[in-house]
Amino acid sequence: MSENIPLAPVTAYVALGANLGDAAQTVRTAMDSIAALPETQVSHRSSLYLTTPVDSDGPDYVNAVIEVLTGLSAPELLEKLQKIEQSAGRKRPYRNAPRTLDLDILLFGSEQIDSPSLTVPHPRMAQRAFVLKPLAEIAPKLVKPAQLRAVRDQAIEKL
Ligand code: A4P
Ligand code: MG
Repeated sequence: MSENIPLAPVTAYVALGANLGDAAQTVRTAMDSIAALPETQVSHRSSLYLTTPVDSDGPDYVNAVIEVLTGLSAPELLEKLQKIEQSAGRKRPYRNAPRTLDLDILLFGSEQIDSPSLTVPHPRMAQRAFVLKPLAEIAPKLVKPAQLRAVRDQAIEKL
């Protein structure tokens, strides 16, 4: 088989979160940076949501989810997302620390990945309104009503 035949793009979902600095602007700029990645286009952008920190501290978060079509592999996409986090000034003083920008891969096609650096589907996505609500906005079939009911006590509002 030729190695030059490109693979069909994969539909993936990326969660964006920020709670330091101008969080809304950082999230919008990150969406544009992801759209500019090679072999990648952003097919849907959720609204931006203001959310109370979950297992974290500091100011309220701005969260959103995007759908991307990408020819990158999941590890390649992760590496590029981490570069975008770094260029937004991301520091990692401790787990769940307030952050200028967090980019997590929620789903990558139907792939199940469990490597030291990457777990997909994201293991905590079903417990979090700040993921499920924006995901349901752009991909309603991926979120069950019972999942939304289970997180209804978590404060979240559209910006
Ligand atoms: N990693 C493994 N799987 C993935 C994946 N699917 N996507 C690894 C992205 N990265 C993945 O992440 C640590 C390591 O996870 C990475 O090096 C990568 O190899 P990190 O971003 O450096 O650290 P973190 O953010 O402290 O951990 P994590 O796991 O991203 O935290 P969570 O569980 O995502 O929680 N509350 C509100 N309201 N809004 C938020 O956005 N975010 C968190 C972070 C907590 N509370 C929040 C929010
Ligand atoms: Mg993260």
